Amino acid sequence: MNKPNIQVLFIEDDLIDQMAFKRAVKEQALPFDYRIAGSLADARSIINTERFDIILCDYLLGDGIGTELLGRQQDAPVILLTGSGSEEIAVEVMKAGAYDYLVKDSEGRYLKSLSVRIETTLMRRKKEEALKLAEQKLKERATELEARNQELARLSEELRLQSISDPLTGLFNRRYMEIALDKEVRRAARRESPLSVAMLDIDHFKRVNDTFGHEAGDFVLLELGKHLTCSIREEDIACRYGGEEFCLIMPDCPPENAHRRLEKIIGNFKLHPLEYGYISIGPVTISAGVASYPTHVSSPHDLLKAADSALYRAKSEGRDLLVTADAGLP
Ligand code: GH3
Ligand code: MG
Ligand code: MG
Ligand code: MG
Repeated sequence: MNKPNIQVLFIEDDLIDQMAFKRAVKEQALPFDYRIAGSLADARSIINTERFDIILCDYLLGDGIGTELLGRQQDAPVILLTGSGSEEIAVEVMKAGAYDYLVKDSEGRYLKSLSVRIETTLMRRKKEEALKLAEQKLKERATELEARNQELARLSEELRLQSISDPLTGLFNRRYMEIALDKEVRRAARRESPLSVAMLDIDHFKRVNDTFGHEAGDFVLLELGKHLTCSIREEDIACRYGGEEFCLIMPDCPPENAHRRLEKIIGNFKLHPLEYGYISIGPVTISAGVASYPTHVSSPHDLLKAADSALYRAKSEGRDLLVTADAGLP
């Protein structure tokens, strides 16, 4: 397939230079389709309606100078034709954004290099466009990657939260509780600050399930979860230990405070109207055991065991009861 002709706009106010250009195209059989404009105004109106591969523009024209055309209206590369010997102008036009310049001479020798200069300019333009396209694609890819990274970060945070929380109540799960308790225990030992732990267990929960159904049971667990979340301080950690058992970790909390707070939590839940749709579940009681470091255990590692033993006693002593651990008894 033949290469299409190069579309050239030649802007020149000098009729002799125009003739010389036409002659050069003919004699050198240059593969040009050209248009000639005699002024900048002419050139502008032609550019508005026609597309060119390249513009050759005289520097000094009747209605202005060639550099006025640069960077505006058109996006074809421009080669400026300067008067002979005016190297300063050549520098100026290159700085202004011309792709190249040709110094005119009265014998028209500059026209001999026209073909090669145009080829070079078009090649450079092609490379620049390819580079621009590659940069654009790179930018798009970077934006895409950024979006994907954000989505990954969101998913990974979602997964992290899922892995440490109980799906029914939204409280922390036992896995997280073990890690958190270990951390709090170390902190309490290091700072010699009091740390209290409470184990809570719903009384006769099996009856709730048996009487009202498993879904009503789930509802009670959910309500207790909400109740615990609302009742604790910011630094406390509420977890669903498993089934109908819950655990509270209370840093910087001495036994008197822990006891008072648990009493309130359990007492308020008993008063909580548990209405599941049309079903009135009625009061649900909780038994709890609470233990504090350093009052009840010499090592904070024994806290959970001590709270669990206290809970066991609360159960065996009739339920709906809060029992504080005995000093020295795990
Ligand atoms: P106690 O006063 O001695 O604690 O008696 P209880 O009935 O509460 O204790 P038990 O250990 O006999 O029964 C616990 C029940 O909790 C049995 C089990 O089906 C129920 N349960 C455990 N997990 C869930 C749950 O996620 N949803 C529901 N609805 N029930 C659960
Ligand atoms: Mg001129
Ligand atoms: Mg239980
Ligand atoms: Mg129970």
